[in-house]
Amino acid sequence: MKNIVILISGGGSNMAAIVQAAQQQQWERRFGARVAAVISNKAEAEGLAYAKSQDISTAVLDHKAYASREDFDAALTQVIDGYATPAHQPWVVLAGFMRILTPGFVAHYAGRLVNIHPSLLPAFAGLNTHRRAIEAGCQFAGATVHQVTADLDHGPILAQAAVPVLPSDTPEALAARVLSQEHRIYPQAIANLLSK
Ligand code: NHR
Ligand code: GAR
Repeated sequence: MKNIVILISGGGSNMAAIVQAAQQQQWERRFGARVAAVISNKAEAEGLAYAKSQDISTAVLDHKAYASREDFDAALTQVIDGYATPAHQPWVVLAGFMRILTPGFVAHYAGRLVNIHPSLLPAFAGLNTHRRAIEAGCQFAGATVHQVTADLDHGPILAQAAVPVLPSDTPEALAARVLSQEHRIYPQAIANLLSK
């Protein structure tokens, strides 16, 4: 069995889309894969309730309880590696996870660590992507699924979706349009990885 561990910080709608795809598309039978755990760095993350409702194990690791990024990532690694199986190391899926990960963490999960970023990378790495795309006068925005490397938001691209930016757009309106595309491309990109 390949265990997938999803890291969240908030709403968890991408996590929920992945969980639903795994159920509907029978990832366990087709790929020998399942969503084994959801971990949040914020106790108040709304996504935790959904994971519990699906009988997925959850954990909260508050980054503020650790003295350094290295200490937090070491604790996170311990929890995630608890989901290793005899044949497979866990896969790690960042879904609205808001903490930058150390190079050591990234190296430990190299090739099994993916993220979805709410812009058409390599444009608008980092935060506040929707506001920045509107301010730059972009006519298109979107989302990118990528392998995570130590170079923030610059790992190899696995999938993208584009949406129009409308003249009346606010960052919130654009974010909602992009998010609905994220829910389509992220499960697809993960299924594609698992099938290889
Ligand atoms: N870690 C590495 N090493 N590489 C990547 O590509 C990563 C990563 C960790 C998270 C997601 C990313 C995004 O999709 C991601 C990609 C958080 C920040 C950030 O600045 C930036 C990019 C992403 C996630 N976080 C602040 C920090 O100090 C905290 C911000 C907050 O708590 O609101 O870690 O956008
Ligand atoms: C998504 O739009 C995701 O791309 C973005 O946050 C949202 C999380 O929504 N990620 C980042 O900005 C990472 N820095 P969700 O919690 O409902 O999946």
